[in-house]
Amino acid sequence: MTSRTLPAGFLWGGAVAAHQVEGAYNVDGKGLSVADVMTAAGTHDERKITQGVQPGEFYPNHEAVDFYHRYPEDVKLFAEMGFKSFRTSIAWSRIFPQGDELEPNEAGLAFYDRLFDECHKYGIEPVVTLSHFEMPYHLVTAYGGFRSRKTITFFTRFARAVFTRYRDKVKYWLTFNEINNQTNYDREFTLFTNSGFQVKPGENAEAVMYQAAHYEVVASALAVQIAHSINPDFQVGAMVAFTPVYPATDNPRDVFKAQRAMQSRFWFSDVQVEGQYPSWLTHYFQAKKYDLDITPADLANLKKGTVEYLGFSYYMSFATQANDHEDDQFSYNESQDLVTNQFVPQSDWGWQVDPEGLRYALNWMNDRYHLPLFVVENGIGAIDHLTADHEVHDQYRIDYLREHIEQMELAMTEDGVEVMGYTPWSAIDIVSASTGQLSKRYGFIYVDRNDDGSGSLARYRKDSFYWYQHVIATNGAELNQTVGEKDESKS
Ligand code: P53
Repeated sequence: MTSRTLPAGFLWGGAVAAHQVEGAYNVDGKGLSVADVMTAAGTHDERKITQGVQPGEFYPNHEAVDFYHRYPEDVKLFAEMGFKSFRTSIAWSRIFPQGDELEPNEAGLAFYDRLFDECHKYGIEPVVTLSHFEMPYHLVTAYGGFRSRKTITFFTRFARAVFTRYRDKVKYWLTFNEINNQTNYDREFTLFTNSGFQVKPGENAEAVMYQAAHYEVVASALAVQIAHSINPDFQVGAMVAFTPVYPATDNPRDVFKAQRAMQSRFWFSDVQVEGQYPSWLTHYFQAKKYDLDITPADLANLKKGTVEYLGFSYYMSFATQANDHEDDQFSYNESQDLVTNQFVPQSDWGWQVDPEGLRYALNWMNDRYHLPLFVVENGIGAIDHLTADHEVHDQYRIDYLREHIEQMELAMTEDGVEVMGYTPWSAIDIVSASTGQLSKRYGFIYVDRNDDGSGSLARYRKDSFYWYQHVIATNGAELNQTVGEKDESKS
């Protein structure tokens, strides 16, 4: 595996999100965000969402891994790995602590100046998500998050403030992280983190999700337009969780069910890329009698605010099967309609590990969208063991990443797909989004912090750190360099 040549300038790097690393949740004027009212859960249960911050509860994002104070040390380690890019988000509630102020918080803006300057010191290009599961909590309590059309205005005001401030420091932007996670509208976590609301008793969760997501795609399209009025060189992308949904069998009903699942998961990027709703979905709204607030002005704005590239996360694949009683309308309910794929193994958290699915994903999006693609997340959550010598022999992580990079390189060199870069999840250990655990580790850099918040916060390079350093140094040509004591494979 030495012959594949990737383009010069390929954006190798790593990714995190503000709320999962920064901590300092109430420092320098930061307001509470949705991430600040979620407790920690165990491996197989959901995080609790509390009414504000409650005494006696533990909120792991409040301190996270203290990147807010330790970023110079961490960015230096990223540079040592050879990062060309670093994906993070701007915590919305640092800039607009309540969300509905008219003027931004200077101390919050100043923090990201320092962070982006630190990146540029090492030639690292920031890739910045505007909204990564961290809406100001006041927008939740006062407006119901994206239930309200007003939140479009709050979001675009935030976007304008940061586009203006970082006009010459950030070139690559993403609007909403994994905007399509809320396809699984039965999960409290997805609606709360994507859209800032919870479903009320008696409400049709699917209908409310579609309304909120409509406001988000409009907000995204407006942000694209604002971005280009501020700096025509900005590259603004959409971001979806690319979890492909395969048919469980070759039964045509299963195949159609899988197609409907893919339509349901990817109408978000269809709208963000094409600038219009797919026809199946407008028919679906009518059939379901979903009377949504979608105005002619919205539709015009969607057309004017299409994205220039598509970022996506890739962790796993799904499979689905038609129900015997499925009506003609074929709907997809992600909390009920998935089945286990017997051909792929699962991680300790039950995620179906499928490297070839990444090549499929890249080809699928290339065929559908005809835009440059950016792998902005890919990785495996695993229990790591820190040795007495402060080493972590994470061969399972190296194996996961190597197999996925191989498939990405095949898509690029054999299939002709244009990929801008690869920023695996995660650059450094983070607080897991879905479980709040520190022990579901993703990083190249180990952080001494435990699920209960104990630990020194010291940083240690894992074996995968040295392995990835060599991958970047060879521009992806050498993926088999082994490191350290190695081969304590857990996978
Ligand atoms: P955690 C679901 C499916 C795919 C990706 O996830 C997901 C989720 C939400 O849990 O989230 C993304 O930490 C997300 C990151 C997150 C990462 O994947 O739940 O963009 O914020 O940490 C991994 O194991």
